[in-house]
Amino acid sequence: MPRERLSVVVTRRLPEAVETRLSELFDIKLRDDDTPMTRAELAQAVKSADILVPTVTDTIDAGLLAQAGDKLKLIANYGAGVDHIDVATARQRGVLVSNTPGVLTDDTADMTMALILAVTRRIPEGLAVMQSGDWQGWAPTALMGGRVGGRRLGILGMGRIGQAVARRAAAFGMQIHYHNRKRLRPEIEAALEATYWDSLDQMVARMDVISINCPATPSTFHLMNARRLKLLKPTAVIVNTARGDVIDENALTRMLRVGEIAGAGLDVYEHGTDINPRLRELKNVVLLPHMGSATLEGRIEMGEKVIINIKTFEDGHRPPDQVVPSML
Ligand code: 8YV
Repeated sequence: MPRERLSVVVTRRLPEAVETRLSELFDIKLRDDDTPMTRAELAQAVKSADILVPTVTDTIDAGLLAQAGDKLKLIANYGAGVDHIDVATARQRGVLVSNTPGVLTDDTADMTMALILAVTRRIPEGLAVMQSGDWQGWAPTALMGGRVGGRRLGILGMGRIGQAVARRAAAFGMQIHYHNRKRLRPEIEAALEATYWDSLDQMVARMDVISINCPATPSTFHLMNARRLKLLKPTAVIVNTARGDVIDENALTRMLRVGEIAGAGLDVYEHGTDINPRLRELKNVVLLPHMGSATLEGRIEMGEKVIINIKTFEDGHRPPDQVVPSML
């Protein structure tokens, strides 16, 4: 006898191929609108579903989990970062959490390089000149940027994405440095020709470019606070494709405005869409709308990971990408 299908609620529109496959496999509720669910809609979802498939735009905190019914068994997050989910409370309530690591590594690392290049080579300023229709032709001193080759890149967070950034940046001729809560194994460190800094302060003070690639956890909150930002060289550039709250956004904005930091490339913000308005006014800042992993291929592979996690759970096994509090 065919078994009853698991009921799955997906909180956002996903690529059509992913939604269609989910519909073939599960009793699925898809969204018509591509807006985040309201708190009431999320509460209804956790009450009624066996499986919730949220994204970074859904806050799954203890208050919401308290409203979950007995049915809810798995939160199969569509995304790698799980800082919007209270993983410890979910675990206490017997709800598993999984994510989609690995499939967005290269895309996010590519976007990190794009931001480094965009800021150091002043690409948005060049685009603005062309779009204004005002270009007077080539001039020897126009829009001079800085050469990335030979610069020192300090990577904060040397997990999958940090390492992918290191490989790309090395190919551009950058010197690779990193700080991580755990030092890499010697053979990996040697392959990346990376220099490890136990002291983040010491690393920050010596770098030309800083790239944030660590997850958001209580211990990485404002890791780049005002005091540490002040250690940066005034010629330094900072790039963030990880999570906004690793940097004190107001302190960064103040320092960019007065030229204490040369530039920034940001894909993520401390308070989501509520961005410090002054950041938008700055020429030395490139802002992107959290699109680091936004490739069609990546989004489909994220969906495939979600499906594998749910199917494996349905078959009575641990989802391969289960997240447990001790990993965070
Ligand atoms: C995703 C991300 O687009 O996976 C992550 O952690 O930050 C993004 O690149 C988003 O989280 C999808 O939920």
